[in-house]
Amino acid sequence: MLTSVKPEAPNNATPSNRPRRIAHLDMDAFYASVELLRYPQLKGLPVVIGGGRRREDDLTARLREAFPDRDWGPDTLDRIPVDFFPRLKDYVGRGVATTATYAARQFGVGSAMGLMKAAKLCPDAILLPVDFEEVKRISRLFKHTITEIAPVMEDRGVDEVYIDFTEVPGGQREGGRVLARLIQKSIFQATGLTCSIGVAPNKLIAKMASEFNKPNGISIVMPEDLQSLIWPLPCRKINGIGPKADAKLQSHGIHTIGDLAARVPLWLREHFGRSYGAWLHDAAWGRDDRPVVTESEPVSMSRETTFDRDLHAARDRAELGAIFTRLCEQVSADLKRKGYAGRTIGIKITYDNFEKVTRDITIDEATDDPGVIRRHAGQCLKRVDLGRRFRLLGVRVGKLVKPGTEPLAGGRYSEAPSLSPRTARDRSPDDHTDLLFPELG
Ligand code: DCP
Ligand code: MG
Repeated sequence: MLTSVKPEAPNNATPSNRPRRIAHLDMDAFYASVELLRYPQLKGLPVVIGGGRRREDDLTARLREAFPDRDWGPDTLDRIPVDFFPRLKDYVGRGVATTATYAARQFGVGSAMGLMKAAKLCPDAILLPVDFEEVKRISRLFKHTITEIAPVMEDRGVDEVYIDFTEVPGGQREGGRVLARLIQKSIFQATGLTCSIGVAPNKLIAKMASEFNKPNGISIVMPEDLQSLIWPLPCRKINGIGPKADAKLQSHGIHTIGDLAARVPLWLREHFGRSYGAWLHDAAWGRDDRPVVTESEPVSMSRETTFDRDLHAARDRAELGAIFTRLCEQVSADLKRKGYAGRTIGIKITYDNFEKVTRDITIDEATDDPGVIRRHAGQCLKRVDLGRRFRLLGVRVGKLVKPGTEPLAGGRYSEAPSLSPRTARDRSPDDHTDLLFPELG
């Protein structure tokens, strides 16, 4: 669980009364395009990304052997002869394709397909592993390019974002096409990569629209285009209708979004439940008020778990101790992965009657160490009543800093009063922490 500071009010209201224009931008064949930057000689060829880790060293070794008089290194990757690259037909294993260039897609190869199966469709496709570090670097770069132009951007993953065009100068021109073109051009200049953009009245339609003209396309959907552009599409194109819901819709003869729009809301609620049924109706009619949420730095990171059955500190000591250690390790791993350390360590417990308590402690030096987190979280546990059964245990680290920078949003963490020195009152009459965490003494 990652808690972030989010805008208080949804920003779907447009103070200027301009109609909402929301863009969805998705990079084209992202992992594969990143590889083509390194190996431009592969442009236009079928390339599939998948398989194990990078084997560049093997490639370089083979090159040195074949062309001993040449100097092969990171600067000469663009001179590697195409024949030298591994081919899909030589692949043996159970790996899957993460993506494929558009040239490979013509053979029917695509994301999540087994590589052996892909090899049958396109044996001569070149097979390359993904370079996550480079993917992440380019991901940061293209997102930075966008926010320089249009600051209200929601990060939706490594290769896609939503952007609110509504109040951006020029964001309304030609329904957003002018700004979309500028963003495409700027991203290409910064990264050498192409992307596709859909601009629509809301996120739901923008997400569908960005696929209309892939690759390197722009699609503009206006409210009045709902019937002509959206209703003919299969229901699965709506982000939120998965394979199960789609199968059920199909069984009722609902194949397109138009079919869905034609059903009365009451019928949808009866068959799909109150909330999902109502959502289906709104989605089919192109209604979606969700704001574009700009992400800010996390204030804290936490992990919690609800037990299969209520546990008791003394009676379920081993089980609880293991769960507690794992939570601390998970929070530590989350912090490390995102590059944070924190100065406030806290715990949360929900008792069997759903009563919740939290305790935290502030330490002098920010940490991401699982052992340090566990030790302090253990001290926090000593300040709650462990004589009662509880159903949930959580561990949280707050007052986050990126090592080498200023504290982030300090002081926002505390959910409960920070109980600094332990008092007799904090210690429950039936203290089981020594059993649970004997090393605390
Ligand atoms: N990805 C993955 N596993 C999947 C699907 C995708 O690892 N099952 C990775 C590889 C993609 C990246 O995520 O390059 C982005 O996913 P997209 O669905 O946007 O696919 P692409 O960007 O590759 O192609 P498109 O041009 O269709 O957007
Ligand atoms: Mg993509």
